[in-house]
Amino acid sequence: MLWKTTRFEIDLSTPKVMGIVNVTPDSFSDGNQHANLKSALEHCELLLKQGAHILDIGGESTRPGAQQVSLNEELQRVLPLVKEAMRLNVPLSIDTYKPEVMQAVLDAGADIINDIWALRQPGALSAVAGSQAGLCLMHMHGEPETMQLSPMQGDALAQVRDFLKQRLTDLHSAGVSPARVLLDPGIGFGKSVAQNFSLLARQSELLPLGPLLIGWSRKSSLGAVTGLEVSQRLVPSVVAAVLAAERGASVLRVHDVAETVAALAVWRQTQGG
Ligand code: 7PJ
Repeated sequence: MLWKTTRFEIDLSTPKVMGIVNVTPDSFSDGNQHANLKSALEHCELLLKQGAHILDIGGESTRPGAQQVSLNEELQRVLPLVKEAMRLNVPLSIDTYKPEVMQAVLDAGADIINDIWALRQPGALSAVAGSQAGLCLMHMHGEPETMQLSPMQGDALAQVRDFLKQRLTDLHSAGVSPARVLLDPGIGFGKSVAQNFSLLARQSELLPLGPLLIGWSRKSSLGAVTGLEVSQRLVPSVVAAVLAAERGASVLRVHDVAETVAALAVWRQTQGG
């Protein structure tokens, strides 16, 4: 199975690791734009050295309760890095839901649009439909500012499956080939701890829809069952990534690339033998 993106056809026959590159003030910023760009690029290079197959660049924190950033601010954070990182010659994914950001990074040649809103913001679907970019469509219940205040009720898996199925139909109507699309149940986005873990336990039920991208890295559900702070969630994150791979995930979105790559190397020895 190949994932068709702008410059690359990504082989999904073994799980791929997507390294997270956050370009937010609390990550690289020291007020100096040049220094920020340089350290963000160095972080990209480090993740690649550690074995990342894809980089996911994001300029707005979408953690529960986080504030939105303006379009201009997001563009200033993301676009210079995307332009520089193009020459690293690896698939570049941009984590954004704003159609103007999508258009700007696609003009710069970006390979993948990763949208927590699954292209539901006005103008987003038309911004990507005519491109060749790979797409990740994520399920989210509610909105980032408020989603943990009223988590979804009932069978999370059935609702996630129905939502993703409907988005695939919508994208098909817009002329987007399914070969460009990965689907994501959206761990942590408006779901209870129990719902997140049931999405992991029953993850394989989503596989008939298409290849999956899964992000458990450092998420609060891992803290809820371990009592560990976000800075201490390396082991739970790596375990969750391996469990997601075991249940058929194609792409794992992680902060801790070296450790995830090592864990997957062990897991892979149990596959196809
Ligand atoms: C996800 C994401 C995820 C996809 C974030 C965080 C919050 N994109 N962007 N899937 N999470 N596709 O990393 O904790 O789970 S931002």
